[in-house]
Amino acid sequence: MDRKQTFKKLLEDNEFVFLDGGTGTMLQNMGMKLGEIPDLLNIKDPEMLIGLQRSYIDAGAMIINASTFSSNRYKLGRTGYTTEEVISAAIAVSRKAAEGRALVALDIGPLGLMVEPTGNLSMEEAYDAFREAAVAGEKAGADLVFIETMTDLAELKAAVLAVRENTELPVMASMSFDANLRTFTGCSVEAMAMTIGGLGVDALGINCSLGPREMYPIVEKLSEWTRVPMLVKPNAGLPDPKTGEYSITAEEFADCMEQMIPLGLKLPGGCCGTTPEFIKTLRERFSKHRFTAPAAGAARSAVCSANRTVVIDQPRIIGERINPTGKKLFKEALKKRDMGYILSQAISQAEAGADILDINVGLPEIDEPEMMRGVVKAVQAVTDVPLQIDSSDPAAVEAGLRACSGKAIVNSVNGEEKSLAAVLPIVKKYGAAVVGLTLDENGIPKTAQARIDIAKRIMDRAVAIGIPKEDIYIDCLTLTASAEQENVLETVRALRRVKEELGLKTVLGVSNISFGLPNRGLINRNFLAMALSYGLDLPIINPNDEEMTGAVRAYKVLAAIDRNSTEYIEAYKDYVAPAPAGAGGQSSGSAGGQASAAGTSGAEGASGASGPLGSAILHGLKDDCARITAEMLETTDSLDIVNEHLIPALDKAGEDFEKGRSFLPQLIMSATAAQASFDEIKKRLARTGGGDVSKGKIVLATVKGDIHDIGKNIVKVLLENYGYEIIDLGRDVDKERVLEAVVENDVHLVGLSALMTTTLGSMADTISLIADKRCDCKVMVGGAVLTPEYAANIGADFYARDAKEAVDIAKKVFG
Ligand code: B1M
Repeated sequence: MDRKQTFKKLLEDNEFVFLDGGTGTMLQNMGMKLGEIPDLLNIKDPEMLIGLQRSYIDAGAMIINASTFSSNRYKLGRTGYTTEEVISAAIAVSRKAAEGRALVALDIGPLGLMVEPTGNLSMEEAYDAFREAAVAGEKAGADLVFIETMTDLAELKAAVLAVRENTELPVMASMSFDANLRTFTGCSVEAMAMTIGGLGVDALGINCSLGPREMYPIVEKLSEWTRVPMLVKPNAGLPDPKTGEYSITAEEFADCMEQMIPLGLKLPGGCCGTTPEFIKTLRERFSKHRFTAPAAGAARSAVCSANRTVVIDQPRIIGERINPTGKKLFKEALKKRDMGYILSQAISQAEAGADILDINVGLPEIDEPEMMRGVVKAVQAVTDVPLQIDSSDPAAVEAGLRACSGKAIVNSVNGEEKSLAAVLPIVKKYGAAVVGLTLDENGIPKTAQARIDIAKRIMDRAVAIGIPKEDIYIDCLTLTASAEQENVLETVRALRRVKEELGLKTVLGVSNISFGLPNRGLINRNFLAMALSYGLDLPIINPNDEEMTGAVRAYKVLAAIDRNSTEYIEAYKDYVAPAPAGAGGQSSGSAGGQASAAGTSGAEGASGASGPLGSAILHGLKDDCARITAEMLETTDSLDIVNEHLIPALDKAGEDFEKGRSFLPQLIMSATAAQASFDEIKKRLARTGGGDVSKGKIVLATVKGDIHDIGKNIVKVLLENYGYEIIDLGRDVDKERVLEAVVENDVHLVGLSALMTTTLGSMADTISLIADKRCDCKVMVGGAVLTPEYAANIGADFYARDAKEAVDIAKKVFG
């Protein structure tokens, strides 16, 4: 039997499949030098690897990882070796170690660079690097691929696609989670299960970062969300921060892993700190059990972005505003590729309560696939709301799905053969959900029965190619009441029967109902309420229309979905009824008045984190930040912009991050946006020139271990503006480097910045090194975590609360 099939056969059997244990930690114990790339041992010291891998096979591992975790063009970088050279050597080494007793997996780790929008590496570049590794692995004779220790869903998706599209190798995929059930980029367990499970990987799971005890809740969650065979490779507990020793024994490890058997654990193994002894103990312990696949839970309709999951177990709003149809401004924006306008639509809908955003960029004169790819990436950078890819062009649908970091809905397929054949395979390939329109070659049928027939045809075809029923949502199509009044009821009747007879979720574009009638809002609202009571799951509406969003909220109260009216009260707790018409003052003219929580973009406040600049920073809108700052500089002092807008917004970003309301990518997006604002301020200060001229040389640095440099850069610009010469050593700077710069340049004032409690120690060390050398040099310190008392305690000569105080100190020092 072909070895690739051997793996598939192992998955089908009612037996466990044992993986290997830690490689890096074992190699270090065996004498590998710190900082060495283990992959190069395949060339420099293959016997060391062969010894280790044989010991894992002797212990019972049925699959071993080749030592290729870092074998990609970015990590091999300056080693002088190509990906292909290292991988072909590695597979040969592992084959020799295996001697046919175990399968050999090409091990693929993260590229070591952040993928867009958080980083600069595009999904396409990431894909290409993974493709290169996967092709090399297959050529060299790997039996399967294990993509592991990923933390960014977009990067993992690029890797899985690269392997599946360029090789025939089976794929196992895993991510590393923190104890809060998120990866460090904020990806949730369910998002991994839906997105990566949906791509058709052969096994899916969790490795590294935590010990088996801490990992249990993550495995439990994964077992609720996937039926793909589950792999689990925990560390040997948590390392002691002082000694680096891992905390649990092989027996304890096996105890914890044993508890995961009822969750459906199929492929047990170990990661950092585990040894062949752990695998041997695991194998012995598991020999008392048989693998039993977990009972299939209730099928769940859901979509997700990396950070947010939307379960369709109650009405969920799909925002319809990213669509050029009938919108002149939107068309212009698309033609000019003005992302700012499109993103403002995304943000305002998300803030108004959209659960899912429809993305339609269809215009005759644009390259729709290219535009879809760009808009999907841009929208995902500013909101975590899951997406619906809306196009009649299969190429645009595929482009949107590829770029989507999460599980999206495809809008749409219909009952025509051409549509079914073109769209469904794409939906299946990317594990998406799909909207089925109840129309075919003969148009939209008049009767409910005929629409159900089409819905059934779509369902049967989708299920036949492996799309689960819970991922099929049927649109019974809203006709205009003015033209086809008698068909309005047929639509909602069909909707109810689709739910009851076919057991599918339903979706409906609502606003078409009122076309051609006056006071369209009134008809729309009532039709929405009617459709909801017939069982509509996914209304496609304008979420910024408070009365429509309000109708959904009210329905959820009345249908006892919003228990204790919690969401409703939250939305309307500050509700103020509008003044009655004719009473003078500010009647809104609308029937319902405005709820302060709904419909505002958050950008209208006067200042601070809620003002336009603050809002742009919080949403990571770089271009808007630069534009707004340039406008503000016409009337506002640059330091006031920093103190009253930039810092409060970044404080809010930091607080959201700390409280788990946002994740590292959002923090990075906010920091990048703030940087754009700051660059504008810098330009302005450079143009206006300095005031005082009390010159002197100052060394500035953010201390070792700390990469926060926005504050330090502001201090630098202001000092330069006042005529001081700045030697900027950058961030994460060694104390020795600071001392060297002081001595070399005969400097009499050093400025140190630190933003984290954990790096205050580096600041203290740097100060004491300068003091030890008895340089004639004063030290000023600053940064949000510092206090004047702490600064004095660690021997700093001056503490500066902000950049202006830094200038005052410089004036004092240089006279
Ligand atoms: Co991070 N970060 N961050 N972060 N980040 C903080 C500092 C944090 C408080 C957020 C939070 O959790 N609430 C927290 C530290 C917790 C703590 O130790 N108490 C934190 C963390 C945990 C982290 C990471 C560990 C997150 C992670 O990876 N899990 C990681 C750290 C990496 C590392 O350093 N090793 C990390 C990463 C990042 C980004 C890369 C995303 C980004 C930094 C981008 C960059 O700087 N190039 C970032 C940001 C932006 C922040 C927050 C949100 C904002 C910091 C900032 O720029 N403020 C911050 C939360 C917060 O502070 N509210 C946070 C605006 C700036 C103008 O103010 O620097 O205080 P500030 O400077 C002022 C004054 O303090 C003074 O003048 C400036 C102008 O008035 N000043 C000086 C500063 N230095 C001075 C020097 C002087 C004189 C005055 O003389 C020399």
